[in-house]
Amino acid sequence: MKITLAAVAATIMMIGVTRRPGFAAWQAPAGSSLPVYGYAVVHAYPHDRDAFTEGLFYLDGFLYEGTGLEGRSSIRKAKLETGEVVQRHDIDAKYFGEGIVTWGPELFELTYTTGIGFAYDRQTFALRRSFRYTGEGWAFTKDAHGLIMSDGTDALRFLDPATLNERRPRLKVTAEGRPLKDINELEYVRGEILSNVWRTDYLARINPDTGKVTGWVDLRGLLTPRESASADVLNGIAYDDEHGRLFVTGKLWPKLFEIKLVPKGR
Ligand SMILES: [Ca+2]
Repeated sequence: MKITLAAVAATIMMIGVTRRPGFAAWQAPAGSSLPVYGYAVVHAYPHDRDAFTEGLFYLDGFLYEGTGLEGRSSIRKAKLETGEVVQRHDIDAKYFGEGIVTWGPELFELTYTTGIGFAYDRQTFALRRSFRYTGEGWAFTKDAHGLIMSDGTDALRFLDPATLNERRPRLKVTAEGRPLKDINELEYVRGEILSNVWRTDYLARINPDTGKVTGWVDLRGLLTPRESASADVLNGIAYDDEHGRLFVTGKLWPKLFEIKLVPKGR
């Protein structure tokens, strides 16, 4: 089982509730006023179970995925329906690939601890330029104004896609006043940011103006226990804005799911 007690405990610690691990307790934490959403699976698609998913976005019928681990990192373009990888670029084995995002003709990729990012031609995956940043690189998404990056802390960075410099102050993310750390894969969805929280089966819904978490999405149970046995954590959110389709997957997961969020109450 990869839905571990440790992950549950981390989630409970994250929201500052002193309880013994327990799902029922988490769903109605003492003093919490944040709504919890569940999900309905609309469709399950194949996903490369060797893909250690660190970045994911949807564009024009394809999923673009950035994968991690030294020696196994790549950027890929895959067909949604079949999971077939139709284009792939492996990165140097010294880099651990992280989040990806596209802006204009470019596809940007972060690396975990090496402080370097890469900009590729999205059509050909040819390297166009590289850029530097401080700290760690975790995930990327974008809004109408530029790129949004997570770095493993409770802060989100906002980058100018032309210069890759930070274009506004970092945003501290809080859940009921407490810092939300380990913000991982991101997706900007119609005015809010959905974020994986590392080592949990929950998404945080983040208000991009205030940094406040407005709710949680409980994604436990997407994989069967058998599928979970060979999978790593939930990570990877993509959104098809044209058709309103939300996709989620995880590291080494055999499936990618289209889901709809369902209110569960508080
Ligand atoms: Ca994403």
